[in-house]
Amino acid sequence: MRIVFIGPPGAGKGTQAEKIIAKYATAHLSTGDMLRAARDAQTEVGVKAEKYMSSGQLVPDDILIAMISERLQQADCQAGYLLDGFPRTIAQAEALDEMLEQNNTPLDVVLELQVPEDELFKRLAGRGRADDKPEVIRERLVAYTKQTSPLLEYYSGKGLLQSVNGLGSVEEIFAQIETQLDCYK
Ligand code: B4P
Repeated sequence: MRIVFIGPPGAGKGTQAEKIIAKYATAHLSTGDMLRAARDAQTEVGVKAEKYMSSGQLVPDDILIAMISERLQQADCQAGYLLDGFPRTIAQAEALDEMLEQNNTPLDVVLELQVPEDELFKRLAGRGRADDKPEVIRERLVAYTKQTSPLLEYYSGKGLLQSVNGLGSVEEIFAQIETQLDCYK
């Protein structure tokens, strides 16, 4: 299965992604995790990405597109994957479409996790990561609304979008995700 996972910062994508990969045995491609690993290792990409991440902005498209293009060619992605946090802009989505068309490997489904803003603030404040300060959270939500939410219409137009209510217990939310994903097995 080839899945894209979309949701605002703190919606619980990382939390649900762990459960999805455990049940559906698919590769987990989290661009947030990849960028944090690059930042911690102080690679050229990591150093560049850090200044965007720490201020709540999206890292430039060319960096992310190159990172995912390379990752998708690895052996563990051949049987399917969960793209967690990518694409986050229309330019990234179009680049992904091109990569997938070239290999004749279309997406099966785009899952959206829906959570209201006041709940996102509560969750992120509780997590306490370096980019979870209130002023940075606000920036990340603005970036989501402006740059990422247009993807919902983009994928809905392609008949790929399935939305899941991200409020409730982790298990309740995962049960809804299973209902959706079991249709594509
Ligand atoms: P990400 O790592 O993708 O981070 P996220 O959206 O903040 O987190 P997520 O939705 O996974 O939430 P989580 O499960 O942790 O991105 C970080 C940064 O990287 C971006 O801001 C950007 O700068 C950069 N970046 C990444 N991809 C990019 C791209 N494609 N293009 C450009 N830039 C990119 O959950 C959050 C909290 O909620 C946790 O504390 C969790 O315990 C809690 N929680 C989860 N489920 C819950 C539930 N059901 N009830 C209550 N709490 C819950």
